[in-house]
Amino acid sequence: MKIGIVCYPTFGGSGVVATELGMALAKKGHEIHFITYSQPVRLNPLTGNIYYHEVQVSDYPLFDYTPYELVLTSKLVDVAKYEGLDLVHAHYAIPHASAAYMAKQILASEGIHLPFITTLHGTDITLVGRDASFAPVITFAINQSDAVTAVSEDLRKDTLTHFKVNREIEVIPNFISLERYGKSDFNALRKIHAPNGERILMHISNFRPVKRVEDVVKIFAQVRKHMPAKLILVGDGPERNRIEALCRTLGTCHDTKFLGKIKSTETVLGIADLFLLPSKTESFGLAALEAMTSGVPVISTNTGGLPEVNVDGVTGFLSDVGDVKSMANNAMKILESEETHRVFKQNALNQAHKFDINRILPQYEHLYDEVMATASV
Ligand code: GMT
Repeated sequence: MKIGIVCYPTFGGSGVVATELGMALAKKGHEIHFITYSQPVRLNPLTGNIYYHEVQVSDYPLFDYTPYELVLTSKLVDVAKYEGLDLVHAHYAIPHASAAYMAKQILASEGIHLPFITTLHGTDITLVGRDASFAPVITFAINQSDAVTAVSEDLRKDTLTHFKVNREIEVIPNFISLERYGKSDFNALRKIHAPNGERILMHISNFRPVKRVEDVVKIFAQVRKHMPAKLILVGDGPERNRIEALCRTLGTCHDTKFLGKIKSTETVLGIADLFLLPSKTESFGLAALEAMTSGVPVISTNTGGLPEVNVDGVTGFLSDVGDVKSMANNAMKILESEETHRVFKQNALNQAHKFDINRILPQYEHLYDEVMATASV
């Protein structure tokens, strides 16, 4: 099949999922065309069957705001026509689903049928999408998609609650390529970051307010009062300065390291003893799944789709948003005994296997087949 993938090419989970999906499909023999404004961070362009089409946005002096959606639409039409795409898979509704809809209409006027699938990832529904300035377009694009998927049951329900959706939404959870994990020996790296055998707590995110990174720092400050520990923060974003200031106030700077953005998180997760994800909302929590795949238990909130990934009392613990005390206590419960830590680590790994890409990929392929079959009727 020839599939066009539209996604955000950045470090965000939706772009990562879209890229990993495209690369796995390419490996299975599908021809995959990424249509984005820059090379997706996780994309290996040398992979066979992978093509990259850059959406070039020019700045006209007339425009205060460059109409990216129109440029993307034109690019989609161009790629669909000249590469002979069978379908488009739009990851993240805004503005990808509506651009795909418009491209579909333009192509239809030329007698070409291009179905499109929309995958909802979270903030397109839970935060941005609900804004009155986007909601009518999102609702329309969802209803006009040839198929719609959500990355968790919670996101599916949330979408149906907040938008007037008159169609089915299928849940296809996010996934993990297990083959990328368990390849390195992390002992040397661990020694660098925790030279005296300290426990390592880790957080990975884009440091947006929704991630509540300040709670990560507060949890760590509590844990460190009870045991020698280090905090490693991976990623970067708007909250970074505030977080550094909080570390200074709490006196935890000497035991905290900011690593910045890292392309392949499996290269660092292996040194962690515990992963912290105290988000305000999280439709799935791909970072938590990546941690679990490295055998790292997760302390998270119980919001959104997180309970579908992190099993309370088994792979880690879940607490209410903002309940720093509970999250710190739960962290200590896991870390205080070697035996308890070992059991949680093993459980986390076992749970991660349920999201093996080899189990999830066929669900997408099946959906593509269904959409194509309906399209050709
Ligand atoms: O979490 C973010 O800030 C990035 C965002 C995105 O759109 O890339 O992540 C969303 O999609 C991920 C992949 O499906 C999910 O794992 C994240 O939970 C979801 N983020 C939120 O719901 C806040």
